[in-house]
Amino acid sequence: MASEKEVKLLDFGVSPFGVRTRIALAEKEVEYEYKEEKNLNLGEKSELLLKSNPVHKKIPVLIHHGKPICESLIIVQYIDEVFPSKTPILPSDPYARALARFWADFVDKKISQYALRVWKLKKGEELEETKKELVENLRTLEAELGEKKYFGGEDFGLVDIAFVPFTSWFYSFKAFGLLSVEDEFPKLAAWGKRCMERKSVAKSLSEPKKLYEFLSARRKRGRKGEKARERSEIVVASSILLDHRPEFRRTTRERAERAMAEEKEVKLLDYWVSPFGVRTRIALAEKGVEYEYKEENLSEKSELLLKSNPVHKKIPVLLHHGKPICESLIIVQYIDEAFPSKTPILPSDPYGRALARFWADFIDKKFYPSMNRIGKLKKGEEFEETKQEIVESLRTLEVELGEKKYFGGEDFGLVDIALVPFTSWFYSFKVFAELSVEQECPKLAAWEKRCLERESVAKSLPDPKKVFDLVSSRRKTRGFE
Ligand SMILES: N[C@@H](CCC(=O)N[C@@H](CS)C(=O)NCC(=O)O)C(=O)O
Repeated sequence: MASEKEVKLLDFGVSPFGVRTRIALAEKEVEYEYKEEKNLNLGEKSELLLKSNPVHKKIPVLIHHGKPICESLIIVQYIDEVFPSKTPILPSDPYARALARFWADFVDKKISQYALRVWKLKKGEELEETKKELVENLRTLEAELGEKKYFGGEDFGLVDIAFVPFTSWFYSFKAFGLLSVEDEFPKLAAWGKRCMERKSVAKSLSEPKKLYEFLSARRKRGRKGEKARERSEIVVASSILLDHRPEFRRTTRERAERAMAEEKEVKLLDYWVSPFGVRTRIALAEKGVEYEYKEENLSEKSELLLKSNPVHKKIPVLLHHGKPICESLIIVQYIDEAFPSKTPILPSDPYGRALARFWADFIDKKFYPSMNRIGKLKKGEEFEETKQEIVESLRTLEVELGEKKYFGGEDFGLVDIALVPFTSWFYSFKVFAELSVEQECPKLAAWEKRCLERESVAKSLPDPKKVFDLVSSRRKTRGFE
């Protein structure tokens, strides 16, 4: 190992996620060994990749002193934390950090999945829907950018790094007759040009024409190895429906300022049974923060919720001095940073922080979607498949937990907070899905009991029987039981 470079990047040239990590390393002037996963598009993966990212088996992976870090946004934050001397990527103020994380997450949830899919679709309804989503979300992002130089203001940062790799794709979108970003989103196009003036971006981004050749070849080759819905041949030239939603013309900061006149310092918009809401309640309790709890009726959302989270319109929202913070994992990290004096939620070591973020993200990306789906399924093949997915995710988590007291070791932290709210649903799994977490994952069941010994958890979790009543009534309404 001694002869190996300290920093190694497993990557694939055209990957926008890989580009993010290359930009971050260039911003920090970190030297590293670049290792191309040459045959990734053919589904071939190196031993090193499989060993370094056994969970997702995806690039990019950053290997620092032999330790792997996965998931591009987590890697970028890690790079920022371990190489702090050069230009910071995240701002120092906790609220600005939460905003940066929110918009970077928005790029992942609302832009990348559509951008990476739209060019693969055949002409038809699915293409039109995907394109419409992409356009709406680009409009939201453009409104957030407004007249600023970069997303964070004067300084190039996390959101720029998250989104700028996709600008290489704009040329192809136009060439395929899908969308002209220059015409539809002049501010985003101008911002893209400003970013390209930075050496870190210019040298990391894929050359648009080369990317176009790569994508064209993929479209011609067809869907070898791809899912049936990801069709290859398309020609679309229809104009894109524009929907002007005025709330997006204001920036998040302006919205926050207008809300400044709030009475209580900390307010939580929540819904009793929401596992995401429970996360924020646990974090606030761990920090001993007093707050005003406001229960939302999700079928008739309050003005305050719609104004505070115009993008997703979801609870939980934390309002601190009137400023809204959205997305539970971002809120929990914000609480940790804004109230640092009490028990820390994230470890102080950057690698420990990256691991905590990785597993919390795993819960949201892998475990929650199956858990959410199963409640909406009739018993049958798909139900059984989904149940199997839940078991697999829980087993992966159980292996990660191992013999530790909590996911992070001796200290209760982010991953525990991310997962423990779902334990209130385990009783329902047992009754309606015949899935016993105690039997399948005894270590997780024991961990759940340990967590419940903490007052912060015990007082925040909803009663499993009440959760069950809700699940049953929803299943009855759907005609499943
Ligand atoms: N990723 C979000 C998920 C939040 C979420 O899904 N909230 C649900 C309640 S559990 C909601 O507000 N649903 C209302 C809706 O989608 O209209 C987070 O972590 O906060």
